[in-house]
Amino acid sequence: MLTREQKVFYQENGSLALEGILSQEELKILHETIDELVEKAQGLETPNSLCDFEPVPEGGRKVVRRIFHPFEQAKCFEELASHKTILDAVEDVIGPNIQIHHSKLNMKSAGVGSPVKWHQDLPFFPHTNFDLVACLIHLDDATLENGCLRVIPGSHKKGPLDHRRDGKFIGMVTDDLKKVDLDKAVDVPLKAGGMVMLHCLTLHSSAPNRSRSPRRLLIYEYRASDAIQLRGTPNDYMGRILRGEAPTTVRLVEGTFILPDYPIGTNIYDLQAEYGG
Ligand SMILES: O=C(O)CCC(=O)C(=O)O
Repeated sequence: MLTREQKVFYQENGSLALEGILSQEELKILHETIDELVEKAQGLETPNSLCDFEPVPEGGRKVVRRIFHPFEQAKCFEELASHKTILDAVEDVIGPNIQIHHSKLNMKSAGVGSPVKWHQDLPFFPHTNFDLVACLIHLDDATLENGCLRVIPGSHKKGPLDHRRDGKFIGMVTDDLKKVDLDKAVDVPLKAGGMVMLHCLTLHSSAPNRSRSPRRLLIYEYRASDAIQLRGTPNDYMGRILRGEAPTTVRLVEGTFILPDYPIGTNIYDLQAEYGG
């Protein structure tokens, strides 16, 4: 459960870093499972349903960039999505009826891990309200050197920003970046086992990993059950209730939302690289 101060911090800043959510034993199981999945990936070509790869191999091996849908890839990831400490914190920010929206594992491997440019999450999958939160579970120590998360505190209050160039959704904020003071960006280094809670409208990014240490982030996006998706890539577990009750009503916030036009399944790295330059 979050303290009153932590809840206020999240509401004001749109993010909150929490230390020590996972134990060393829990981390060990996740690390071992990832090692197995990475080994399995060596035999796969792209596209495949397990993962994608960094553009350039290293030492004759493919480097996994992202494991898609870890929730479906191994039991330990599915179980972790319902970890009591995590769901208690999620409940404190989006209410008691909680669904999983999607999951992913960003590997950001030592030396070659790709950057992620400034974006908000919600424009990829607009919903009828803004009660979605990403929990970014740190599987390694995240530092300035290996590309820890960066956020713009308070940017969630700007509402959904435009992520299009020449009318096409490109997975990063374009003209609307001038509405934001980038000098206010804050790095969020965190030890393995910690977790960052990120409001779906908080602007965030991360630098490439030029260090010798990996920076793996396991991400679960949760939503309040009465937030209904308007556009975005579907998945088989989206909408599974992890706590509370099924929705009997839909909640709408006022506004005009851009419907992203990216082809179903396109990931953020490819969108940003292809169009963002
Ligand atoms: O891996 C990161 O540093 C950021 C991840 C992110 O923002 C995303 O995958 O949408």
